[in-house]
Amino acid sequence: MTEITAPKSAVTAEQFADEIREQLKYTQGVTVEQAKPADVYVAASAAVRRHLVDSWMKTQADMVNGNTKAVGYLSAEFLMGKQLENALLNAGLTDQFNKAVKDLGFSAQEIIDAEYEPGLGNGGLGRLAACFIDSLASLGVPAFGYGIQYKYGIFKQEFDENGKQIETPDYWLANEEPWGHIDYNRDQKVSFGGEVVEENGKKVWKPAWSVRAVPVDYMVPGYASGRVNTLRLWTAKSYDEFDLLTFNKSEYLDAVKPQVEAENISKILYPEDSTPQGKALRLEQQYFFVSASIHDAIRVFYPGQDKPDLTTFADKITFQLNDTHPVIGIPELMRVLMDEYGYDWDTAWKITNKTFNYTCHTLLPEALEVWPSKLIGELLPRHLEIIEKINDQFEAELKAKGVDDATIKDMAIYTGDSVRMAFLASYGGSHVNGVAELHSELLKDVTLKNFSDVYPDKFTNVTNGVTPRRFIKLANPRLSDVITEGLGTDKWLSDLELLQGLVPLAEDAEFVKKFAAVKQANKVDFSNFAKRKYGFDIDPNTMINTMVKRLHEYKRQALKILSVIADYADIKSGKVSADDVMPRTIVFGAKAAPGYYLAKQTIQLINNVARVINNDPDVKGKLNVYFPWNYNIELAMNLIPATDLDEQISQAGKEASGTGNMKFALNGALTVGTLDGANVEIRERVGAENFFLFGMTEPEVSALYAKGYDTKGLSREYYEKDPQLKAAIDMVADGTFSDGDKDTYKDLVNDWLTKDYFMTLADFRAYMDIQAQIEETYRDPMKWSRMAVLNVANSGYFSSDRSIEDYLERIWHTGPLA
Ligand code: 475
Repeated sequence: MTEITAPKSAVTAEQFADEIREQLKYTQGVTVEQAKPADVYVAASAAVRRHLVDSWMKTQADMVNGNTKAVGYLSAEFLMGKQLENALLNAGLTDQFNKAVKDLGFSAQEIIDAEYEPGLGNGGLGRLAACFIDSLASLGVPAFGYGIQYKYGIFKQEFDENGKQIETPDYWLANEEPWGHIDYNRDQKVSFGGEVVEENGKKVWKPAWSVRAVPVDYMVPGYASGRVNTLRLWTAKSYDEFDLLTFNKSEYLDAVKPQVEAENISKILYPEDSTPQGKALRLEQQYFFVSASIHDAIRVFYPGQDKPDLTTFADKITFQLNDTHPVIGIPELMRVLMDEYGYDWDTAWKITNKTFNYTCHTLLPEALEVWPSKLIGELLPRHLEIIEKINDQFEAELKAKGVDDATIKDMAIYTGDSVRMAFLASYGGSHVNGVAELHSELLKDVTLKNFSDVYPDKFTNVTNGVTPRRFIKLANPRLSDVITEGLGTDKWLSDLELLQGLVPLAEDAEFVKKFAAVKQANKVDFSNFAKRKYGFDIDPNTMINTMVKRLHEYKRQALKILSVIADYADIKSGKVSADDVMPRTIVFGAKAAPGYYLAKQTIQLINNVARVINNDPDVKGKLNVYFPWNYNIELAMNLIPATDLDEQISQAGKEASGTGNMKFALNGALTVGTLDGANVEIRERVGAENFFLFGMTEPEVSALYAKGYDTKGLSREYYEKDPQLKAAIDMVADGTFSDGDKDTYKDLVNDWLTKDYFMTLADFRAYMDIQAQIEETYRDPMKWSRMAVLNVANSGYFSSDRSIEDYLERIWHTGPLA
């Protein structure tokens, strides 16, 4: 007997169909006969939203009236993915929906497909925020996600006829968006510029201009918790009506200028991932959402109080700073407490320090935000004063602790010229965490070493996780059924460590075959999806080998494509007979930041390798490369369940965690990877024998830098000594992938041979060797599948529910609502 604990609403399919009809008629004014899938999508979304409203309101009331501290997750990005399917699952309405829309004459899939995916994030950091708010709600912890409702999300990626990335705007709000509710009556005023004056011995900020921050609320339904939290995304509106006088002179653009400028603040998501962008607009965005959120929290937790006792603020809500983007919240809360509510500095500092915690997501020093003081002074003059004073206090504290002057200087939050946001966050909050064990160790030993020396107790680790609801249950229903059957219960969806129960089944040939059949069926599905969406002809009987993530030199897509080229060159030169090749389909997905030149060259190279190889009869059916454009959550949900082999092959010591690797392991893919980020912990858990490890370790990387790898051009030696590597690079240089043009990739090739900062060439041999071992293993399908079962069974730790439990215990010190 299989125990089923998934939520199930008492509503019947007939009732749900009626609710959809009502929405269609009374809100949208269309009959069922007239309705298009997009109409039914809007109606069904509104209907499921209604089923969540009571829990939503009760959760808010319990949060405000109870004594459980809430979590405010401050994040410039929430990469949510489509909402309908997830809302149906958590409302227990999936079956009713499927039947209801069928009865209305539609397929469930076409309704789900009608939703436009919001792209309000760049990559890992934004997706993590989405997984975390899902888990907070599923654990019943009162929480707000606070961010920005960008009008334009991450750019849409296309490829031109030369294989180059083209970015086009993603206006995701072009059609009706049924999930967000704009609440004009809960707005906040956010001010900028101007000057600070003294009045009666008090500092008073006289800003020059203000924008209206209006919240757009999204429900965040928990799975099987009965709780629904709120994602509150702010949109910027102008206070100034347009200037009629100017407008009458038909100078329309001038007339609407102030309005346009104000609304620009929430217009676009910056498409950079891990590179700083010193743009005034970006600082405006950061201050905009953080200031609105802090004031919103005061409004929510001290309702109707003119003189609230904010000494209890840190008992009402704890703010998690998702990287440095919201760190301006620290001086903002200081300002609010002192200037708006009259608290003295020390009291304000205590409250602020207790309220904030900081998560760092990077190891690249250039990705830690540093703002020019001049810019902060112009935009937020009062905040700059407060930052200077925080820095003075900090220096005094360090002196008192006996820290030497040189170190104090190295640690400065405010250097005169600039403000270091990671340092401000490390000093201004109670805890600092990295996102995987190795990452947290490197933060303590390298990136934030001085801070960890002085404040060792602040530092902790919380290893990332992913939500099993979206990334197993919704993405991979077949595997979900096999797991439930294998475990005799579906409880694993809210307690993922139960997957451990599958370990013995790895020895059960029947189970392993069933598991393999799921993978095969998913591959067929993906092949059909790729045909429909991209026109690709993917052979589901080949190994599906996937590398999806942002395009970055440190992630080393170059290593992967060079290995593909090397294999191709071996076949072309006759060194290897095509008959001996184990058939493989390599799938890439990656966006490059629009200004990141080498990343864009790499995209172009991959596309052209794909073009040449896929059209070469010599390797037909043996080696194929596909690069579906515009990688997003939807593509991830189709591709991950179909993948046999995942790649996380970053240079050791560069990838903070990675979360794709977790999704793949949980869907029964094996990983080839370096000892980096969360790979280390995945390998520990699934067993070294079930993980394809290769490459230098972090200390080996450091040692090679010390020898002058990147400064003395040592990469060239690897090129000279390894004929396979040489053949691959020569093929790129000689125009094989650019119709004979030798210039197309010359900067890329030149970088490899003279600098190669991320040591692609140094790790090439080890990578080729591990790939040979992978092929051998894959030729034994039972062995491979057994290893894959063990990956699933031992990856339960990587649920974002577990991450959130770690945050609750180590950082937030709160828990579920009673
Ligand atoms: C890490 N994004 C992954 C993931 O912890 C890690 C940076 C600047 C501006 C906008 N976005 C960013 C990131 O830095 C980011 O996504 N970092 C990633 O965070 C979650 O798993 O290793 O690279």
